[in-house]
Amino acid sequence: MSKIELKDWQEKIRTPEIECISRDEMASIQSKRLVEVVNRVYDNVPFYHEKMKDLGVEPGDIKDISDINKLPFTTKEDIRNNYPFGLRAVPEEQVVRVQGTSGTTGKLTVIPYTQKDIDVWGECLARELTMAGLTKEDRIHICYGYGLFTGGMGLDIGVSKLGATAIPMSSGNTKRQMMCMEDFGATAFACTPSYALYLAESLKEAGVIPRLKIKAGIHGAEPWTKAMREKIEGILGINCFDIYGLCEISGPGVAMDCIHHKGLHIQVDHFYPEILDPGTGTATKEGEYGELVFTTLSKEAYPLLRYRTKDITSIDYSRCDCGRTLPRISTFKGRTDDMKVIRGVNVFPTQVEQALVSMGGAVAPHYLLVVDRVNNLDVLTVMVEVDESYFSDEIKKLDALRDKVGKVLKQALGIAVKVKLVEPKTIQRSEGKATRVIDNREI
Ligand code: DLL
Repeated sequence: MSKIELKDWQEKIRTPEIECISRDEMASIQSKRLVEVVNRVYDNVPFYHEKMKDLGVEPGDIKDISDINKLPFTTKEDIRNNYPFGLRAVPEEQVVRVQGTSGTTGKLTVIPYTQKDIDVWGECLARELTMAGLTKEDRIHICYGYGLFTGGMGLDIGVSKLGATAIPMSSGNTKRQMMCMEDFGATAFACTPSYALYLAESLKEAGVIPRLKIKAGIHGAEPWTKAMREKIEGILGINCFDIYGLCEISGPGVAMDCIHHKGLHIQVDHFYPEILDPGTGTATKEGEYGELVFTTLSKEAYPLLRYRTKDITSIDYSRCDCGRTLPRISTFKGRTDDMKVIRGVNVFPTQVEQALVSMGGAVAPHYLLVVDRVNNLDVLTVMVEVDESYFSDEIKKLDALRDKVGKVLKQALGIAVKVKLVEPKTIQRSEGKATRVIDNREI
């Protein structure tokens, strides 16, 4: 393994000019594209035509990007109500692909793309793989699922655009993943962070790590913490990057962090971000947390105005140490619908993850939050895996660790929690997005 180092990265990688222009220059590109997209949806998507009429807004009222708050919001519900293709803005013959997501309940979200949409998607991903220091000389092992989910196919399109070699493994069969990673000499791999940790531990157990050529990991599709990133980096001796996206907006590649790891750069020439108070829908102050809302500026088949992602983050418009002026969103806290209110306190699974990893190896960051209501009171149980030696040694050691984890979690969350220490591999591993919370109050 040879971690990508800052020095090599600076020497090898040339940042595309569009990622370094001034905020005013970017605003003028965004304004032109916003006017085009608003006209397009007003003329071609009855849903937006009606919504704008209801608000008393004509396309001519939108003159530049600062007019964006005159436009209507779009929600997941709106997409569901127009299932499958009701919000399509181009004739059928221009559509070349559909991708989507499988919600756990209700209908799928299915998103059509034109060839230009695919080209833009590939371009954004290629820019981001470049941010991670990858070039056409790299071999990228993709263990995101292929299929309707955008992870596998999206990365594949980006790797091709970069001119690197895609190894399209898809998810599952960890033994085979490990064999191919080694035999094919992959230099980077892409999967969810929870699977990356599992794979890293499996590679370590099998003693394969010294023979691998991996230098970078590209991980996203679910919330994770800096502590988790450092944990995976530590096991594999590599540099890991946080990649963000959602199928409604295109898929992976909407944003990614660079080697400085000071937030995820958004491709704002294609996706215009706002950070809003989720309750009132008004803008938060720069740097404050809120809900990320996107307007697609160049999508042809399925443009969306002010799409409420429910993802909680903050934004920073200052120039990054890498030279990019693309604004950066902070590592995601979670989603508004991920956040649990327990005895009046807001709890995100990422807070638990952060606290567990801060305990420095005493417990593994394989965890599950279970919320129950007992005698009208909310009870949060955190299940967490610990080394098997704790189960063979005297019971006192296990009790002491349980107390310690309880104290650390109470301090991090501000409420008392029940801690259940379990043996390694008890909590189900996921090859895709991990389940972090079971809320029995909702059943
Ligand atoms: O998860 C696209 C993707 C694939 C992103 C591969 C990155 C890598 P969906 O299935 O539509 O698309 O789920 C989108 O996943 O709204 C977030 O809640 C969450 N999410 C995605 N990336 C991150 C990330 C793909 N880096 C939903 N950090 C989004 C935190 C993420 N949450």
